[in-house]
Amino acid sequence: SDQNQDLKEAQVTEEGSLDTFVPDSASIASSIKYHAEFTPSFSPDHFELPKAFYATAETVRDSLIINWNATYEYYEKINVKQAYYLSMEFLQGRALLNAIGNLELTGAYAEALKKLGHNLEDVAREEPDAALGNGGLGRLASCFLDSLATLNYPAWGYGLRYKYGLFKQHITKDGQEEVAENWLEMGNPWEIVRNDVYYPVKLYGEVISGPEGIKQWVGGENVMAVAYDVPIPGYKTKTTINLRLWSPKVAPDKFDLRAFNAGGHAKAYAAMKNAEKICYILYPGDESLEGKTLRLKQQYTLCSASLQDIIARYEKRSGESKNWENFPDKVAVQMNDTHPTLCIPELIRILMDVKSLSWEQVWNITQRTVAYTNHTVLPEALEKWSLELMQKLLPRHVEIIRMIDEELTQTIIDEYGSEDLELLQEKLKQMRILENIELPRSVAELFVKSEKSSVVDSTEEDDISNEETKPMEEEDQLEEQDIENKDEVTPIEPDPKLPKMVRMANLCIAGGYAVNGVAEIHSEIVKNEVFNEFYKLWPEKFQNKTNGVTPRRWIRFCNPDLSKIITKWTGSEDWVVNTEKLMILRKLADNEDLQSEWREAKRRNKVKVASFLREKTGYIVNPKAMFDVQVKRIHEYKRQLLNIMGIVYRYKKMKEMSHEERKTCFVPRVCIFGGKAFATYIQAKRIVKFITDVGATVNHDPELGDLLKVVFVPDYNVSVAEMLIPGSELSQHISTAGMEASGTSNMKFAMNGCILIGTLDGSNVEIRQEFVPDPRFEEVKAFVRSDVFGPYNYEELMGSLEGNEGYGRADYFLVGKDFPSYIECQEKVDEAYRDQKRWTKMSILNTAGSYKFSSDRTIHDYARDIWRIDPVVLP
Ligand code: B1H
Repeated sequence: SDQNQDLKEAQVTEEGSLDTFVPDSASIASSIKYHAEFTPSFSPDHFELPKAFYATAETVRDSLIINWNATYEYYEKINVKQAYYLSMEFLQGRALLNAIGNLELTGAYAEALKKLGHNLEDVAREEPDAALGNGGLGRLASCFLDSLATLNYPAWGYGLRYKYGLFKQHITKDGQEEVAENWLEMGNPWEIVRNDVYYPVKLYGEVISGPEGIKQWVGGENVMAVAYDVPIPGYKTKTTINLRLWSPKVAPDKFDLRAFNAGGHAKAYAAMKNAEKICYILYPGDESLEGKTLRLKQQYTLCSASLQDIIARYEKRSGESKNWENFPDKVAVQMNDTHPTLCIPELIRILMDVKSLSWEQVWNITQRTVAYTNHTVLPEALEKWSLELMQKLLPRHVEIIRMIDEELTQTIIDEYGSEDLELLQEKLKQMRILENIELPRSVAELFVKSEKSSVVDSTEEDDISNEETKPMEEEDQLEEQDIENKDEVTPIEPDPKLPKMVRMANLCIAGGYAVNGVAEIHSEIVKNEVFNEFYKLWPEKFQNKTNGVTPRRWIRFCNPDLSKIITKWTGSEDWVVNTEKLMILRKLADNEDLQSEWREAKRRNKVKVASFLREKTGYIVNPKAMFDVQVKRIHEYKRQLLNIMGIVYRYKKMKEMSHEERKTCFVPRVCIFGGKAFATYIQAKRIVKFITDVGATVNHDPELGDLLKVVFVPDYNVSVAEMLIPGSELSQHISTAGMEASGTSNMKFAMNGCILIGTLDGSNVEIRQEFVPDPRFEEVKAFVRSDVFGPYNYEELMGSLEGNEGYGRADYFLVGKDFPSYIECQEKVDEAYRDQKRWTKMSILNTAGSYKFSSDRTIHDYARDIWRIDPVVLP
């Protein structure tokens, strides 16, 4: 094809020629035709939408590969320091419009496809979402990649190539149903398999002492992790960085499907499937953990393959001048939460056991290379792994973790001294990596020696010991042992009834040079509460890096109408990379022409949302009503239940009024929900069911007309968000204070001129406040119980708000507690909406004020303060 020819020529001519090469619609069209014919995925006799998408994507991929190669070669040539973002999740969504937008070829592609009888938007909708993530944490990783490329930072992402992404959600009369999502079924045009880039990943086996005391991890099972590269283009730059996803295959020596007997063949096949199984599924948990072996295998595969790759690149690039001490000058590894914690022992293992460095050297190098981002303070989401399981799967890593635990223990002793053994004991209990595990021998002796003088004291002073937090049995047991063997006792005996655990966050903090939270208030909670002991020990490690989202995907490409207006009124397209420019809108917010253009853009986006809702749910909504949206993973702490209880209150009040009263009292609203519930999270699934039941009742109530509609959008994902957010007017972020680490969709809504209501996260004081029932909340619960929403028994759901039905935690998420202020807030929203001028002004000011929340700003901060990398512009 013409374009391919041109691209190839561009590739072989001297540097700089690419800058001048811009394909036109004719060459793009012929290139699409070329791929439609020669990329063998579809029958030759037609050119329908799916085929049009794949052929189009192939042409874009050609351009991306050229830029990817140029970027790679240049980084190699100048041997630049690179940052590596390791994450178990990347929630990329669709790539087509993003890629051609970044390449500034949207117009040319639209024209080319028109020539071929298709519409670009229809073609783009054929692309399956790459949903290799659950929610905010995975989407943040993807926004970061976009910003890194756009800002020309030398950085890569590393992740896993799951065969099945996050499940598809169907909504039936029974609530949520999960369906597997085989996103790779039709092939993935954005990935480039590197059959020559693979590393062995070992599991199980045993550790033996080799020559010169060097430890060797032998036996066990080996799989090969093969690299699949996904090019990540930047906006209006040639820089195209890499997302490298690992896919496990059976090791070559185990793979012989031609074995001459049937048994050999079957065995080889089983081995192959066994290896591939590791990356079949993304764990669908979001802030809830499943301590399963398969998940640990996944985490280790990510860490081991990535570290081997990074180390190999370091060795290749430094050549003769290789000096391991300089490793941290070329490499920064960022761990996206604790999921890639095994990076730490894996880096140590490779440098010690394979590269023969000493413990002192590798411990120092590691502590200058690795950094950790914390994303949650919910106790159930803080990762812990059973030592027993880890011992079986990763015996050498357990040895190394014990060495790190010993280093940490020693640091704690140096800090607190051994005068006050009781204090020391408490610190060790809180801070050690190993939980419920005997002290390292060197340290245990310390306690034994001074045991007589202090342990006896401590039993007499048990009033001041930490009694409430320690179960009685444990206390009794300690005393018993004290009596039995008086001289040998160490004060912290493991409790055989409790499991021995490895605390991953503690390992991250001890092994890394930086720890950051993801919003100011969250970082304060990290420093002053959850990891306060570590903060006191190493205050210099702790930082805040407030999250951000990419303005390319989340305004420029998902909301072209609003983008045009912003460009017109701010005077240029600069705001797409320099979001401070959005502040120009501040002083224009009263301008009536801007206001009416702004409202018109919102109206058009609302019409799109309305037709989407009709297509997906059958409900017809009036685009003139206020669109009130809450979309995020379904979780009790995010309190979709608070929102829907508020809606029930509104509905109930409407029913008590005359038609005339209703119309004067309420602004018409369309209440839109969306989000997935973890399949085994029963309470979350009940909430989904409840919302859909309320919708079924309210939406068919002939008395209400357009005054109230409640719609649950099925299968909320990145693409749905891109359509829904631009058409939203009010969005809700009402998590229980202190529980949402950051939240990022709020930033996307703000960027698109949406008004937000929400809670002030982080006020723990309020959480402890006494629950005082509000009469309106009591009424709403009674109303729900009276079967207005169908025969489903809501006793348990309502009971959970009261704690009198054996649910245990009475209204743990404070739905009832915040109900009165929530209702009042909603009344203010109605009031504000009546004044359309004021509403539009707020809408404009929201977009203007969202400038801070570009992930560009976040990435600049990381690059400067943590990774210490500089932008590199390709020649
Ligand atoms: C966030 C997670 C998470 N925090 C465990 N923690 C997971 C934890 O599969 N798992 O086991 C998956 C995800 N996700 C989110 O991170 C926070 O809840 C948001 O508040 C925050 O905005 C987001 C990005 O920082």
